[in-house]
Amino acid sequence: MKVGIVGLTQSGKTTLFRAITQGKAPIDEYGGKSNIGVVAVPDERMDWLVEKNNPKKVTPATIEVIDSAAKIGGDQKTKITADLYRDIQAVDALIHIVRAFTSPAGEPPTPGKDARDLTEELILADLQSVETRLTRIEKSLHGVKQGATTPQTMERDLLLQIKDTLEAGEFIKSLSLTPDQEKLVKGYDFMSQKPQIIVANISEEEIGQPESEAVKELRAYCEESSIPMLVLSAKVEAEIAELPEDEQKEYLEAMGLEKPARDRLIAETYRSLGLITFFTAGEPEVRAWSLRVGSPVVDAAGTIHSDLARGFIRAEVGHYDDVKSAGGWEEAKRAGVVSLHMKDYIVQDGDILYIRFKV
Ligand SMILES: Nc1nc2c(ncn2[C@@H]2O[C@H](COP(=O)(O)OP(=O)(O)OP(=O)(O)O)[C@@H](O)[C@H]2O)c(=O)[nH]1
Ligand SMILES: [Mg+2]
Repeated sequence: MKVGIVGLTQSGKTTLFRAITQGKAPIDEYGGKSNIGVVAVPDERMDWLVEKNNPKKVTPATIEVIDSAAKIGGDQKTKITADLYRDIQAVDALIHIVRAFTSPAGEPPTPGKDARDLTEELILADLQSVETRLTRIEKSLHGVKQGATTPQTMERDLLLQIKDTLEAGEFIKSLSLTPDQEKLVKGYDFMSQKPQIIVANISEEEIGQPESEAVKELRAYCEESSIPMLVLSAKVEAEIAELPEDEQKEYLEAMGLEKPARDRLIAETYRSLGLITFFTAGEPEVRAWSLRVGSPVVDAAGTIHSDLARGFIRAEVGHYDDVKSAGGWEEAKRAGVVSLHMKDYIVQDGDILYIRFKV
């Protein structure tokens, strides 16, 4: 799973990237290069599984995060399109960061406007790619009889419909599409149609204070657009991320924070992507895996290894909560809370799986 950080220039993208990845990406560089990092999805359930299995290896679920190098707004006045598309078009979701602190140059924040501006850029970028495709299709239609219906004319009609929708500032998901059309739309990878989380980037002084007018304005925008919003100070979070673990706790307490916002942000991203976690646990390895909500167990098996899907026989499934209350896997089996399932069983968040297979 990939997540792209987007935002107007100087909104705190790279600072947030550092906070999330606990890495050391340089800030204030205009090198035009994106940062890419892999982050572990925090999951407290892993602790018990590790304690119980004493494995040789522990592998958490991960998300790939990309800090886009696109410069949008500010003095640059560069438009999003080319840059942003190249860097982050293939992401599954966007973390959209908005400046809610006074800029180093003394400019007061205008987060509601900034969020709308960026959204508009995303839509414009999508419109541009719709137009490019339309031009290409029109060309291929030369010689096709007027009024004839071909896959190309069907795609053209769909693109025209999408164009109207985007121009009206609406979401493509408001269109009712056939499964074939949905597939086409998915292939277009529209930026404005990706699941999104908005981060209000506040100054360190505002932590624990009542919400500023600026943040309230952004909240109103998020509510009317049904986008989840988180409030944090990227700068403080990045400072926390750089400390050794034992000092992190002290620092958090001193700042009046309970947990790093990074945990909340990753959890929220996971939710917006519609992901759940299942586990495999044994002596060689305890591992957490991500899976789309609503997936059958044969897909979970395939996530682990294609052989497990191909040669799938049955899955032994016990939910983490039940296995933990029973005191362990064998105990859970005796208590009757581990069951055997066929391919089509829908995996639940927290399921522990043992796949029986033969290839
Ligand atoms: N006060 C305050 N300043 C911040 C915060 N987050 C970022 N900044 C400052 O804002 C400036 C821009 O931060 P960056 O993280 O480089 O922003 P960016 O969006 O990556 O910028 P570009 O990549 O140049 O578009 C830096 O001077 C940061 O120190 C914050 O939470 N509080
Ligand atoms: Mg940056």
